[in-house]
Amino acid sequence: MIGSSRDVDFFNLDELLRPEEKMARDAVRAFVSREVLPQIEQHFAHETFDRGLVAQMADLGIFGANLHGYGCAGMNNIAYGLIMQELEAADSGLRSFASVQSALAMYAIYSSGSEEQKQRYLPEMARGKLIGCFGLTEPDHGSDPGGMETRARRDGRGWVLNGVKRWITNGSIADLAIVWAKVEEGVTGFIVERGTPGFATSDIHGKFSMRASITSELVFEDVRVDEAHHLPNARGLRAPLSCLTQARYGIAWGAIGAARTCYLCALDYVKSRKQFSRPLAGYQMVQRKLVNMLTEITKAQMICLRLGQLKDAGTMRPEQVSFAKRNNVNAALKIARTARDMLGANGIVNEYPIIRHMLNLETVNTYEGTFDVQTLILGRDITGENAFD
Ligand code: TGC
Ligand code: FAD
Repeated sequence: MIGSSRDVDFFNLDELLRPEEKMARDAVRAFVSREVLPQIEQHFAHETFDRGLVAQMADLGIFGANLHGYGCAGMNNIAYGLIMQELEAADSGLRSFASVQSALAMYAIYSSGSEEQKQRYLPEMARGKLIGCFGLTEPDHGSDPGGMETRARRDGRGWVLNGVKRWITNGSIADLAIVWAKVEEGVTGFIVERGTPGFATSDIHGKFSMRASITSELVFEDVRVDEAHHLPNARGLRAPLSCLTQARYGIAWGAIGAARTCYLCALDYVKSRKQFSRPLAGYQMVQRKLVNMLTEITKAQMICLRLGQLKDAGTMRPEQVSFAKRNNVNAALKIARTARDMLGANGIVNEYPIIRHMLNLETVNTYEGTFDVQTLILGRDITGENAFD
């Protein structure tokens, strides 16, 4: 399958990887080639997510791969990033499934949960037996989660939740939702299990992007949860935002995979497609496009490799993750659009993966903090001036 088993490695970055990192990458690449690529266009066409992949991803140690203990694989962050890259080389929706499970739902419990909650949920989530989703965005609060209207009030020894979360990946297939709500003291988080009275989900249809991924609305009407379902260490907006840092890290790597697939597909195409007297690859304008694509992929790879080193060293800053997410996703989107153009009419059909990646990347550019929101995060960091309000 196009782009699945070939690398783009102009600067021999492979030499900088440890054997275990390459092993993790190669195992996921083989899985994707074997199990995902033959089916993905059908799932995209029919707006379905292939749940049969979950157990296989769990067997590969993908869920919570960079978390330690609780049945998680305890891989380093470069191995984790390479896994995200290989998943997204197939489809951004597949990487999204793994990101939400690992970096958002599992990480929320890992970082803000009690020991009992970690023991209860994380091993089952690592095994793919429990699926999680992460409800931060609301119909009227996307870039500005601090404005959320979902409320939790104390009721005896428990809590009552009311509110709506929208655009929630995995929402209707999740066994548990991490839900962020305002209480008197500020923002905090809850684990709401499927089937809890008053908790309902419905799917958002008609998407032209992320069609092989489930996106839902979550409604909470007087949902009662006990203290055992409250994340005790989630105090303030910092708690969900620290989960976003984990997910943005994986997205920065994932975007390289989508870009690589588009680039390799366009490269193959222009070598064989003849117009006028010779292959398209022989024309200067076509070559310039390819060189620009290769350059952006290579820069994105270098950013991620360094980011992974910083994360493993424990010195990575959220703003560095914003830099990587903003740059890499935007570069991938431009590469996908250019590749689409280079295939001419063939660029719009699902015989080739480019149009699917291009449409998916529109979402990736928006979720987890839009391109402009990342710009404002970086602008605030370098100037000390807050331009959000
Ligand atoms: P602000 O004052 O900036 O921050 C509040 C507190 O949080 C801390 N903080 C962070 N901590 C860790 N990681 C980060 N990335 C952090 N960003 C901020 C900050 O230090 C502060 O701590 P403290 O202790 O001083 O209180 O809050 P603000 O209201 O001004 O926030 C602005 C902004 C824009 C940075 C933030 O709200 C933002 O990032 N907005 C974008 C929203 C977003 O990305 N939503 C994503 C929803 S999840 C999703 O899309 C999943 S997609 C599926 C998939 O991943 O595949
Ligand atoms: P808005 O915030 O309304 O932004 C609209 C436009 O205004 C954007 O261009 C933005 O950059 C710009 N803008 C906003 N504020 C400013 C400003 N201050 N200055 C200049 N420009 C500004 N959320 C979850 O919580 N969990 C999930 O699992 C999840 N999965 C998703 C899956 C999909 C397929 C999609 C599409 C979204 C998902 N989201 C999820 C929601 C996602 O995080 C939000 O869509 C995103 O944060 C942007 O919010 P918004 O759509 O409300 O756009």
